[in-house]
Amino acid sequence: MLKPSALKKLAEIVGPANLHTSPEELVVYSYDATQRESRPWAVAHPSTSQEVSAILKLANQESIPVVPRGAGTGMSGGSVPVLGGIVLSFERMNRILEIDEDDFVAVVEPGVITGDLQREVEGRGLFYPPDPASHQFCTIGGNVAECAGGLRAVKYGVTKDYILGLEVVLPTGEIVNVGARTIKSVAGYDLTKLIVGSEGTLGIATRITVKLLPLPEHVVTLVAFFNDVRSAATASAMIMKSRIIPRALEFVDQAALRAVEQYLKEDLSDGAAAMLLVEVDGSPETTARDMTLIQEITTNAGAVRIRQAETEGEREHLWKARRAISPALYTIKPKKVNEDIVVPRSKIADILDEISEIAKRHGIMIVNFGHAGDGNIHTNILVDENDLPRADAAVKEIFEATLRLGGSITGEHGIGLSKAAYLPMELGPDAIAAMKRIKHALDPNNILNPGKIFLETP
Ligand code: 2HG
Ligand code: ZN
Repeated sequence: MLKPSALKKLAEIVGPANLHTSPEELVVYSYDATQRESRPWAVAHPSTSQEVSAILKLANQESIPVVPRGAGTGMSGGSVPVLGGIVLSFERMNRILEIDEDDFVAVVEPGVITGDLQREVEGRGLFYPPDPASHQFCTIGGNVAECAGGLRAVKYGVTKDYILGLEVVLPTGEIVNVGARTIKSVAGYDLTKLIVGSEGTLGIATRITVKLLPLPEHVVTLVAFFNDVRSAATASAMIMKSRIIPRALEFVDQAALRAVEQYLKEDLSDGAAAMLLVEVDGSPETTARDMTLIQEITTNAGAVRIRQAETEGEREHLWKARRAISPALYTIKPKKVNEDIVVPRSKIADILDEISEIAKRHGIMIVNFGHAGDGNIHTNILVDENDLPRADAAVKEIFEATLRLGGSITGEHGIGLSKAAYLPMELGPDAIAAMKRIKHALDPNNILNPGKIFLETP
């Protein structure tokens, strides 16, 4: 609970209209996409870095937890206020401050919707490549906190590859500028990279400088259907081995296909067991050459049907269906236990075999889809509430298999709450101790997004 004196100060900082404490308001800020719930004590909507700084100074003095929040689309509990406290929501800090067409840089506030930035720069022939499946709702601030990946990471990389500089409010309230707006800068420790992906535990980005690219000239999209999962996984590995770098290479298994078909009330796959969605970009000549080779590879790997999108409308339709898989899976069972393991991309068929064994052994439904080109598979265990213990046992085995194959337990969703118990499996005690020392140095009173990443208090 917040003391009346703290509430009064908060209201003075953001203005009474931007501070909420009614149960109706609090409940909507208590979730993210993990279906976990924990109520904050108050929700504040700051409009400037100075307000964020004043709130953190107050919280640090009074040991009040503060949880930064973008759009709540995160998949590891990053924005769930597990210990209560103040949720800082960035709806009011949602301006694109600058698009520099000479230097290919944009400067934005954290509450900007990722899709809005993409559209805005594309209108000027520029390109912001990071493309989380939730781009129509998620925010750049949330993308920075979690180092979001998405559909185009296979060719273009993830959020951290596009963040040049940040204005950050530290947990103790100082406003610092890290990084630069130039392509190169090695001035001091790379605090920009440290903040990106720190899951809102080390600082709050209040101004974000991103790198832009020229908009690719031409894009071609192809969908291939298979009668078995292994052939699709093999095709995916063969495409990458052929030295083509598609800008997206997505895999969808049969259960995910059925779920999205039901959700969209549309037959996309004609009963196929797996689908690959492949997209290349470049000049008309190089994309045509790449697509010819991709068609050859997928046919040799056993594709039963291949279709190239003929129109922009058809292309958009395919991506809309792909982006709808995650929402569709929430409608199958009451609980969606979502993991995003990543393995070396040549090992996708192996991990899918292991997951299918694990599902059989535990008698549970596991659905797989995701960014095959990155080796990043979204493994979703769909269960009833009383089957959650079985799901947990399966998760541990999936992580063990992933690490055995040389992978990582999370490719893009983060550790947050859901994977904190498993982080030691991947990193070991010394690496975790080093991370906790960094956390302690920046946040001595553990007020910023406490309860995340590490099981015990840093
Ligand atoms: C996607 O790629 C998202 O669609 C969500 O990362 C993944 O729900 C999921 O498992
Ligand atoms: Zn994803």
